[in-house]
Amino acid sequence: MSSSSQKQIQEIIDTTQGSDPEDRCSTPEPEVDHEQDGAITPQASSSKPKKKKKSKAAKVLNAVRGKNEIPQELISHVVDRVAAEHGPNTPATNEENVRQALEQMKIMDVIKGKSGIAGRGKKAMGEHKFWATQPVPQLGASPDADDGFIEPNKSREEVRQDAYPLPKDFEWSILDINDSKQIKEVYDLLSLNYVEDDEAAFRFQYSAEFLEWALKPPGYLKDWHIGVRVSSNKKLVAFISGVPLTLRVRGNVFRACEINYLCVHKKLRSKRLAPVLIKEVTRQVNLTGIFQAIYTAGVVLPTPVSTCRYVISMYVSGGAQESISYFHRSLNIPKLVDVKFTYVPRSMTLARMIRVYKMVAKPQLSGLREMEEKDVSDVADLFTRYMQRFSMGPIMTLDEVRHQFLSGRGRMDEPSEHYRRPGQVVWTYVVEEANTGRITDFFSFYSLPSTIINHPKHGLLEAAYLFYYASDAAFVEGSEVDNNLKKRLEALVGDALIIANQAKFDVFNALTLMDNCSFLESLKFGAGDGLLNFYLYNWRTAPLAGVSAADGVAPGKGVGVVML
Ligand code: MYA
Repeated sequence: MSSSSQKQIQEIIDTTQGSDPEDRCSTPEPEVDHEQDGAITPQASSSKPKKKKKSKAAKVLNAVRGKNEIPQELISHVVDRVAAEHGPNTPATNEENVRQALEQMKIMDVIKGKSGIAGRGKKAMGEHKFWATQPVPQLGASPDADDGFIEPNKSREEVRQDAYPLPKDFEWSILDINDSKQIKEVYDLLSLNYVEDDEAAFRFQYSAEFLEWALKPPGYLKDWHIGVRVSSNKKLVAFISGVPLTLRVRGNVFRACEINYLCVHKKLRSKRLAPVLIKEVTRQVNLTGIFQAIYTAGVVLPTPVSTCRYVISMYVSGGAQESISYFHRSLNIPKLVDVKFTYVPRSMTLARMIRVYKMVAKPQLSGLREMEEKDVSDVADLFTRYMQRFSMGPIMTLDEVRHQFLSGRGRMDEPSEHYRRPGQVVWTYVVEEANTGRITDFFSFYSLPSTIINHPKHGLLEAAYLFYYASDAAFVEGSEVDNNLKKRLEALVGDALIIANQAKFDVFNALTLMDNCSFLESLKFGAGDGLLNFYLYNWRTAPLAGVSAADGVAPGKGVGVVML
């Protein structure tokens, strides 16, 4: 390891607090590449610091942060791009049309980078040195008609038995998530180094309770919670995790692994540590006889399984994206405006905006109550039937349903107020039919706050995220044609918004998956610029419907997996 790398390690050793963007190491370092055979070899160092290249649009957007008008430069940029892609005579090449469209689509929300909490698809679809070696569909390859694995399973003996080598001065560490000290270490690493928006204004802050809930579903394996420590002081500097699930992709059902929380300390970025972590978790998962995985990322890698095109993001990020998009429903307007998560449009005042987004105090559906232990089997049954609507979805046992929807409801023995218990990470409500006691519907959402980086007044953005839901309205013939399902979902998610508002969330987020497209607009969700790509490892299938329809499947309905 070079002396400058050692210096960086030393800096990490000495780092007692945050690693904010200014803190980021920009010194070019020898890259550590992870070769096919697992050896790590130093590469020639690049002469330029590895800075993210800002798109033209991003520069424009940066320049206008803090202003409320749609800038002329942005309008011209959109007009130029539309003209280049669709010819000069389309309506969107008229500047006034563009201005109006941008206003209507609340593009100012988008351009302020407030929603890019999932990260943006920044990386150009160029060479992927690591991903080119992996059993994933390669970019540009024509989709195979038949679903199936890309590489056949291996016997346990055929799987590499030893951990992949790490650069000198680092060591592997299996994290024990039952140990509160070790969860705290993961929490500390993620809360300072995990996903940020492009403007470095917001960063996910998964709570320790959340991580415990997310990393310990039934049948979880300790060996899939993998950390990297600095050998000398044992500081945790990188992490990746897997949890098991049963996944259905179209007609195939298989055991798989859900990969999440891949994180490398900011000061160790761009040294090819991520591929080593991915290979090590793959090895651990393979050792248990599992060879498929699902994961999501803001970046575009080979190759998203969802093929969604999102027009607003396309204009702003300067390229077509294949992804699922984030939508946001504002709850606490004054705070969201204050932290520049949203803005007051020119045609409105703050007071009027508060009125527009105002919510009633109590949920409206009769028979709505919090889910209890006695509901587990009814909820599981409803969930299983409802999830058949989507091309891809998890299959849950009763234990998994209990874990996902009940176990994260916080400390029951402590007093709670405003629909929120201490330590609560997931909220699940059912609708019970008055006469029969039948569970006809349920919905759930989870809490995932973000740190507001460098704000003088507010430190935390309290965000709720729509999780799973189901309604038996879906099983009534004609319910889609006569809009009954849509209305029922509006009522259900409408109540979720009311509860989230009472529970003091600032914003409620949802993705364009499942049946969400049918109610996002009527419930006053606005489009964000956070893009999320869904990926399958070692599984080939034709593209799944995301924002746009695919293969005759309506928008959203290709994807029925909500990743935490
Ligand atoms: S998504 C959340 C990812 N985390 C963050 O965004 C947190 C902030 N960022 C970081 O901590 C680092 O930037 C990370 C990359 C760790 C992301 N997924 O080490 P490098 C490829 C997959 O020099 P760094 C989540 O948790 C990149 O294209 N690959 O880069 C799901 C390049 O490869 P190639 C990614 O910036 C994770 C190589 O890594 C990602 O220092 C699913 C560069 O490595 C990404 N998000 O570190 C993981 N970002 O040259 C896959 C970059 O080929 C699981 N890269 O382009 C696969 C299934 C495994 C199990 C299989 C079982 C059967």
